Amino acid sequence: MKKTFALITGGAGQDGSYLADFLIKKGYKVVVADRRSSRADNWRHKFLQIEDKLIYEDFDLVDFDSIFRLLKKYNFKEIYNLAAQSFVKSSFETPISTSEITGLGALKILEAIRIVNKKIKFYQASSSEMIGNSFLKSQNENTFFNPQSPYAISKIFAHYITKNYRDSYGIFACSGICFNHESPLRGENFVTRKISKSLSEIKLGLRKYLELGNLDSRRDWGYAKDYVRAMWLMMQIKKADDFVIATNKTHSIKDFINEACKYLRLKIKWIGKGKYQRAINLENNKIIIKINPKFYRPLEVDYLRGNYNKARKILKWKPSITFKNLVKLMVEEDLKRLKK
Ligand code: G4F
Repeated sequence: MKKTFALITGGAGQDGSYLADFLIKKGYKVVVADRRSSRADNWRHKFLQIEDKLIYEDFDLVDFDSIFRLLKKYNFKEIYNLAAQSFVKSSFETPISTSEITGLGALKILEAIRIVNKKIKFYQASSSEMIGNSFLKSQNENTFFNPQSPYAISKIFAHYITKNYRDSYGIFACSGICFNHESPLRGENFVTRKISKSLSEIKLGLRKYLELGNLDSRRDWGYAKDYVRAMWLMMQIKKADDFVIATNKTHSIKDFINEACKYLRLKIKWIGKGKYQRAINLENNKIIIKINPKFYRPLEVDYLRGNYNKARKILKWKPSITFKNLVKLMVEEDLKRLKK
């Protein structure tokens, strides 16, 4: 039987790993392409027990040749471009390399598709960061972009060049405007995982306190496993299009902390406001959460809440778990790992 090949750039990350697992179960031959350094010990692939089912390729989104060669080597049916410098705060420190990887990288793949085989389908990981600060209570595919970081601006370039290649060359090129999505496979630098892991450590007596930045921003947090299903669904419809993937709910960083504490049975009390907020552990009156200004960004996205109506109608997609269960899932897994 003829094999169906899919390429995932950024396959070592949270989404790349869940997507690889999903595609393997659908019968695809999955090629994951990353910079060798991002792959480290492949802990996510080991966790999902897919390491021996994947084809690993070294590649660099900055290097057009490495992309071109990869597309010549395999007869890909679908390419999922998940590779990026995806940490918003770092993009203020490394704006040029962020633009080269996160922005221009997408164009390099599209250009390779145009030259090698225009029938290859392309998925671009767009982001709610592109929407940035909006005055709308709920944001959809038509919401005006008001980006707040070099990362978001690079994603907008990638988003529009995807649309441009779709309109100009008839390439099946679509974008998922994914709002924040989390899981036990999330990197420890992102706020949800930082909270779930650090509070679990505090609960087990392995850490004294946790330092964070802005606790008042709000995010629409979904479950990463649901979001990779949406990516695949987008590639199966007749006409390529762009879709918001979200939960239509919004919570603050503080809400996430409170929910995690509830699950861990850590009784806390908040005192102070803004940069002076801190949380006291009521069992011993010690501070367990405090603010460190170094975790603040030069510019912040204050509020995100996505309207996924279009995805619900056309892709028949909807999120499978609640915010509360997402927090539980993450804390539960961190506790389990720490106890090991
Ligand atoms: O977890 P975060 O770093 O995620 P952010 O910036 O919203 O971006 C994530 O989601 C985007 C989709 O909307 C993706 F495109 C992007 O690649 C990434 O996956 O920060 C969330 C919020 C921010 O408001 C931040 O200021 O948490 C606040 N925060 C407060 N203290 C912190 C911290 N963020 C981090 N990373 N670390 C802190 O100590």
